[in-house]
Amino acid sequence: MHSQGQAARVDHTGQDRELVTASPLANSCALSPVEQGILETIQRRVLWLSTLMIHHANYGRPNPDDLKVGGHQASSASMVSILTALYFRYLDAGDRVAIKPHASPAYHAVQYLLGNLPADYLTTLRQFGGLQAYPSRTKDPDPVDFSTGSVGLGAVAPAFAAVAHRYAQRHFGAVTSRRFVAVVGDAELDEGSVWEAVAEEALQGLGNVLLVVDLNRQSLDRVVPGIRAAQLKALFTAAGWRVLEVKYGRRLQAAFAGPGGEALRRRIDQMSNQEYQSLLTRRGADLRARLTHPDGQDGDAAQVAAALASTPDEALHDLLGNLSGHDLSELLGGFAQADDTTAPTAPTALFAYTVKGWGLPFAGDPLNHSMSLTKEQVATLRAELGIAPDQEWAAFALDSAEGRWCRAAAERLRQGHRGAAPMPDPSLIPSALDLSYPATLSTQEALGRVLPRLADLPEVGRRIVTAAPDVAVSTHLSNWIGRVGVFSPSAQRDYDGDAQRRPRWQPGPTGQHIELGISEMNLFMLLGGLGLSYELCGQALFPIGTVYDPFVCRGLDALIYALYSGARIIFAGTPAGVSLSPEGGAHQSTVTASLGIELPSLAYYEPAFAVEVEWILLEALRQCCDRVDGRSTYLRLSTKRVDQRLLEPARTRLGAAELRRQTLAGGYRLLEGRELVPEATAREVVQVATCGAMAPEAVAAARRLAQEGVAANVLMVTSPEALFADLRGARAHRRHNAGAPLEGAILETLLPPGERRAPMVTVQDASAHSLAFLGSVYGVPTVPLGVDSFGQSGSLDALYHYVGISADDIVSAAYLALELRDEAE
Ligand SMILES: Cc1ncc(C[n+]2csc(CCOP(=O)(O)OP(=O)(O)O)c2C)c(N)n1
Ligand SMILES: [Mg+2]
Repeated sequence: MHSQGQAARVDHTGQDRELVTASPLANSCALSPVEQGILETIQRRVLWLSTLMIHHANYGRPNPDDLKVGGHQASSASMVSILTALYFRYLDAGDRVAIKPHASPAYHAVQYLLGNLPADYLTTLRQFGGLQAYPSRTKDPDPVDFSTGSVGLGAVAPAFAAVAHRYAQRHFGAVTSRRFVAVVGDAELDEGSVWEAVAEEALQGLGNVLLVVDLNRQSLDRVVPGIRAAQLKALFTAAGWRVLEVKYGRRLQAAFAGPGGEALRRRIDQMSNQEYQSLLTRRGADLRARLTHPDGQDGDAAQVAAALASTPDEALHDLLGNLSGHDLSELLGGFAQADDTTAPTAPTALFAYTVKGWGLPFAGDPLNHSMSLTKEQVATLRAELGIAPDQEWAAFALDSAEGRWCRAAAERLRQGHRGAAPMPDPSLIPSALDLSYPATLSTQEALGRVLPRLADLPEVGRRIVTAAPDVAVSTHLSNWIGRVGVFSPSAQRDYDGDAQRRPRWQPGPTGQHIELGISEMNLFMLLGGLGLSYELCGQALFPIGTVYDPFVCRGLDALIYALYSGARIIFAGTPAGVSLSPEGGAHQSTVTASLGIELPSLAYYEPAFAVEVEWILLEALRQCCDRVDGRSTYLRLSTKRVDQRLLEPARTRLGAAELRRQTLAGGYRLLEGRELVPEATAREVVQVATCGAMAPEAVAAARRLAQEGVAANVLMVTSPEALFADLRGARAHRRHNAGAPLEGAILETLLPPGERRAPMVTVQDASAHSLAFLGSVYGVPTVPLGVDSFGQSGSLDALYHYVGISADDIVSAAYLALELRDEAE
């Protein structure tokens, strides 16, 4: 490694900072000349195949659209050395890796050479059903540990998975995972999500996490300004990470060791990224002059000139670009150092200095991100890399040294689910807990009551792990935490001794709650990591998170990432809507109901009553057990206390089992208008569809309407998402099956024949848009009520009137709906 034996270095802040300490382990991955030769041949093949894959996708196969297919030859080339060193030497069974999104072609080339990807796929990059543009756990045909694409998330997803690994190991002993590696572009570190994670206490001490930065000083549009690497390294160090680097290649190191070498090193170390990249585009005497005379100044010119004296003009460019992120031995030395067990246990960031477009004609060109080689350039590259024209797509011959090496590497890496603990049988989860609840209760309080009881579920209970971003107490997790304790990898010293502190809050390795700092990004990244623990670590975990509902949006990218990756998670957004009244506009969520409806792979419920919370949580756990068709679950809850007796007529009418079935299916009829107005004609019926905390207002409005002779049914929508899916599914079915019903099963129950022309009011403590679709089931006049402006502090009554969802508003909306129906006829 470049920094072997060197103790300290002055960084751009002028402070002595120990970047790397020499380690006896650094040479344990040392390569013999023969091994070096084999790996270099493999590396060249990875470069060739990834370049050709992109070339073929753009110019080789028919393109039905007038659109560029794309792919990133320069980004892939930047990483071929890192990937070669990782997969063909360093990585072992159980290691889980996130790949820089734009290196997807290089990754698939590696998988092909390892025998994990059939050759047919090489021509399918970015084709429907083929290799995905960016690595995808769920869609790519070869094994992908972490989906990537949204930069900055793959950078930290392995670290959160490592938290799940550590948790599962402490709780259950055996895990199938080992180390967690992220390979990221340097510009990915611009994303705040990276730094929220790096600074998070719950991620401290993860000695099996390695983040390799492909430091090519370029992003999409530009050369990354300044000497950013020094700043990034300092940030990692300050957060308790170990920082290593593989920077200068052996030729440059030799030049540094000769006469004038220190001045040359200083000159290169201290130049900005822009200057370095600009010099990379120059050659010969011009390059020498600019290197020796920065800004035309003399400075250390004599010494720099001396250091370069033995390098002829034509070799100068290669010398300047001799970075060790492309030197396999140097990289392996860096990886070995990350594993140094004598160093303090901490995650490691390894900065590998590379050239974007390495080995390609546009290497280092500031605009090379979306450049691609011409046909002629591809032909030249093929000749340079020694690939025969009829062997373009070939892997190595089985009996070649490279072929044997690839097979051995594949064998080492192959382990799959061996040793994984079985997924608990969902039939262990009962359909109800039969708890009794006080007469008035909020759904958030119900969550607080149900959770501790879930700990008793056989096999499932001990696999539940909760997490909250500093809102455990205010989202009613206290009783649960009191029951199961807070997790910490090792026992913590108790400074309060025998004082009044609740004993179970004292963190230790048996705790089942992970408390995070206030970062909703981290919450969803953690839930995502825990929610893939079965696949990645071989131990099922059932993660349940709580978050203030408006701040779901703050972690939305990570939530989407968890869902896209196929994680199974449960979370409660609570409290939601303006019903948290005095807390004011900054805490009032409106768009989250729509997110619940629209996000794929997510079931969304908004219950009103405690027993519904119980049923939904049990169903959510059952969904987590189903790794094929199961979905994650979002409960949008409230702190508003609701009279539980409002549910009794429906429970009596339907029976508990049917009420539960309808609750989980998406909704039930809470109140039958005709029970209040038996004499009402069909023209005097109106539907009031409502959700969650608005149930009391809907019932109050129905009772007032009954006094006027209007029969208002209160349709309790427990899941707007399920009802919309019911509608969508039924309509899709009807498109292909003439005469099939227009509504799905649950909608048919909610809106029985005979009432299908009745106008409708929808009311939710969320954007009015989210329930408005219900009117379209039978195309009836509909008045949607909801929260479409920012709220403010106030009493429930004042706020409901202010935003227009009070019982008064529902009554007047019902009359308007009836009027609209009359006008329409
Ligand atoms: C969240 C997000 N924002 C923007 C993009 C678009 N984008 C793709 S690559 C890229 C620059 C990546 O630079 P770097 O990580 O340094 O990778 P390199 O190609 O240089 O290896 C950007 C901005 C993205 N994929 N994700
Ligand atoms: Mg970059």
